[in-house]
Amino acid sequence: MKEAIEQIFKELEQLKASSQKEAEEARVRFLGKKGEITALMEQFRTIAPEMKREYGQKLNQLKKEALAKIEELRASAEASVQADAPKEDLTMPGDAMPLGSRHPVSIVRQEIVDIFRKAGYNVAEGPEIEDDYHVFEALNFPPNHPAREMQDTFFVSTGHLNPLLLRTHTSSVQVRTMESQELPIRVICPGRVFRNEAISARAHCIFHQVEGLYIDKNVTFADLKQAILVFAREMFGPDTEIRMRPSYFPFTEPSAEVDVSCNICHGKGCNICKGTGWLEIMGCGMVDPNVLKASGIDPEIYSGFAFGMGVERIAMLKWQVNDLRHYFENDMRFLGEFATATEV
Ligand code: 2NM
Repeated sequence: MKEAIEQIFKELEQLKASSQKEAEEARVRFLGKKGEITALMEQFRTIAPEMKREYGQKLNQLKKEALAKIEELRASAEASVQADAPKEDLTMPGDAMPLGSRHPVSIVRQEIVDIFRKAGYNVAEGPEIEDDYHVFEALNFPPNHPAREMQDTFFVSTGHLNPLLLRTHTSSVQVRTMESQELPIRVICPGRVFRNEAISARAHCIFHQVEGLYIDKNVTFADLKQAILVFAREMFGPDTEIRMRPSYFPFTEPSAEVDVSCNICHGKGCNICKGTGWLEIMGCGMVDPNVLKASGIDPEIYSGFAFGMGVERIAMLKWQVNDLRHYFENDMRFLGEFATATEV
């Protein structure tokens, strides 16, 4: 028995386990129901009483040591399992943050403004709630002009001489510029405008305009035509041609409607230009002498041109969008189509 005890002491000393499973196997081998130490404990009951004291101590010590050793092996196997566990993969891409993009109307508005800023125009802004004077009176609209009716304009207050209303064009900003700034004037006025219209594929009660105004001595229609040709080529490409058709606006005389050559079919005729080869992009004209006079500018000394365009319309031509309502519905599938190429 003595030898058996010594033998187990030696084996315990050299015992190794490379996994928890091996540590458990060692426990079963020495301390399990049929284990080697368990067997010695049972044998101990049968030995001569005078030897019990000596062997009792030895066996207790052996059992203690075996328990300690096996626990040590189990703990170190557990630690090495944790150390070998796959770590978080730091090369994995992070969670994508859904990024917004600029609204197509905002992109095109900025593009238009940038083209004119390069040509020396300043940007001017003004109130969306305006008075009758700055929207109609100062712009040579006669008192009974249809635009002044409830069906066409949203009124904020009525019943007095100069009612408040939502501006129907940004020309009111240009009136304020003419009233307050030194000559010559070169301004570009981007902004939101409001018209009491039924919503359709081509019309909306809220839309965006960019209007321009240039006043100096000796400004002619030829200057207007050149300014618009340069704009059209910057906006729609260097091969773009323009044509002007006579038109009428209360604030300009003479007035014209501007078309650009269709950049889809290059004049051959397609369904975008309805077979004409031309697309309407803006209205323009020489500022009416009455408009200059109303803002304190002498039409005998100064002359000027003005133009105005709808931003949604330009954006529809640029991206071949066939329904204006897309711009107001905030459908993410539509808004996500407009790449960042033109963004600042
Ligand atoms: C247009 C067409 C033609 C215009 C005129 C003026 C002002 F204030 F100078 F009289 N601003 N904008 C104008 C002229 C606007 O939009 C279709």
